[in-house]
Amino acid sequence: MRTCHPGLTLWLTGLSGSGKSTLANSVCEQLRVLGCRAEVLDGEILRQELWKDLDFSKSGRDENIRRIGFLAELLTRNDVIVLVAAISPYRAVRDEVRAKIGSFAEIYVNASAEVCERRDTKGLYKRARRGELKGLTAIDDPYEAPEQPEIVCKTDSETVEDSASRIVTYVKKRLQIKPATDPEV
Ligand code: ADX
Repeated sequence: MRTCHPGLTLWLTGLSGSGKSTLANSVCEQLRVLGCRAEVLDGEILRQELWKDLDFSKSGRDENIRRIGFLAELLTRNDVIVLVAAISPYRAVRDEVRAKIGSFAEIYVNASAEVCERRDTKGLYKRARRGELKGLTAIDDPYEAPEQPEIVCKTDSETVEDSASRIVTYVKKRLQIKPATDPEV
């Protein structure tokens, strides 16, 4: 049964390898089990599928965030809980999409650069160290950490389950989501 709730964008920002996509997908699944309408907008996937033209310069990244923000606003307006997973390294454009979307929470997926580099899930850090990849966030490109995020997930010291469960608890409280009840039972 569908749960009645307004829309909300949960914007997960953090370094490559911090666990944004894993966390976003886990929260999305749990919300769907509760009967919520939830969707993930993953920067990496949108870049591959919809806007291959954008590079990783500051203007390319800002444009990526504005486009994702545009989609997130449409979905949020239609009562969907949107989980955005994107490095989104620049504070100003994050604040810009926050203001546009309105129903918004910033989630800082905070694993140290050292831990992300050690994990190196996609081999990007190795390529950057070898000089084959320029402008990798935290290596030779900036990351402006959130100043007042609604939630911080220390994914280098807490499990995905713990982080995901804290986010789900926050959403339930903020949107006043009650367990779905089947009127026919
Ligand atoms: S953002 O900075 O514009 O928010 P986004 O999250 O959409 O980035 O995409 C990040 C993904 O693009 C990474 O997971 C990685 O696979 C790929 N990528 C390729 N080049 C870079 C780079 N220079 N810096 C960061 N990510 C890169």
